[in-house]
Amino acid sequence: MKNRIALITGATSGIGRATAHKFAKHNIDLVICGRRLDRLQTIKKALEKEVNVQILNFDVRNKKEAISAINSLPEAFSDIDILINNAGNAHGLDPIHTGDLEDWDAMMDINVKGLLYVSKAVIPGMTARQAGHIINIGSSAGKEVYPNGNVYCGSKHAVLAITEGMRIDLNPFGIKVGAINPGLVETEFSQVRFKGDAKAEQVYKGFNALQADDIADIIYFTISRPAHVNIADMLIFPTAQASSTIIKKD
Ligand code: NDP
Ligand code: 8X3
Repeated sequence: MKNRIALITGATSGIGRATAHKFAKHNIDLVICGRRLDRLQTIKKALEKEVNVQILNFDVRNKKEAISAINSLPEAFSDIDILINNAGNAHGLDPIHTGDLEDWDAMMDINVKGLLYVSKAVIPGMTARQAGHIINIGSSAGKEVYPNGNVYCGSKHAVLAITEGMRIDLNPFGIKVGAINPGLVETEFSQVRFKGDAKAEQVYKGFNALQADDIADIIYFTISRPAHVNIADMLIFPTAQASSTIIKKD
């Protein structure tokens, strides 16, 4: 039987990279996306022992690049069965009155508009085949707003609204759509948010944070349910976390 094909954005790090490894173990062919080409090449090299792997090197902020990269996929990879819209980050953690415009642009352009551009390129194949599964990586920040989270939380609330909209509009085509919403996961996320500042190291100290593999397991669980089961929305916290701001630390 032909392997399913998954396109994963943000596959160079954290949750996306762990998901690529998990899918490869389960014989899912991969289209791995990201801006850091060297990392994509290393991951491809490791995973192509198990499955077929295609690299797409583009910035999701660039509408033309994103759409033309996906439209240029060779035939063997062009029928995307599973789309994991994962690329995204927080940029900064500032009160609304001192927030940085560049950070705001980055979060809205990557987390929201980038997800839309990629989806725009992938969905027509799914509607034509009347099949497919889209998972958007939201966040606990899409369910509650925390101090100084303002625009990042806004971007993730938007991801959840868009997820619902996609599920409604794609319902006639039999396409599954859902969101996976993690709490604190120890990835490069905080290094990006704090732009390399040592503060990033403190974020996951003193408790057992989720690891990228924990979320990859859940993403694989979600895409391996029977055809009639769609996991529409899931919130996952580390045991030590009760909400965005309540974390039991040692
Ligand atoms: P990482 O920083 O480890 O990974 C982010 C990924 O997104 C990288 O592969 C990066 O690739 C990609 N990316 C970022 N900007 C762009 C861009 N402009 N164009 C293309 N790709 C881009 O963080 P995580 O793995 O933690 O984050 C993955 C997702 O999970 C994000 O949507 C994040 O918001 C969400 N999330 C994370 C949580 C956490 O606590 N870590 C909790 C809840 C949700 P490259 O730089 O090579 O382009
Ligand atoms: C990432 C989790 O709490 O840092 O979305 O916003 S948080």
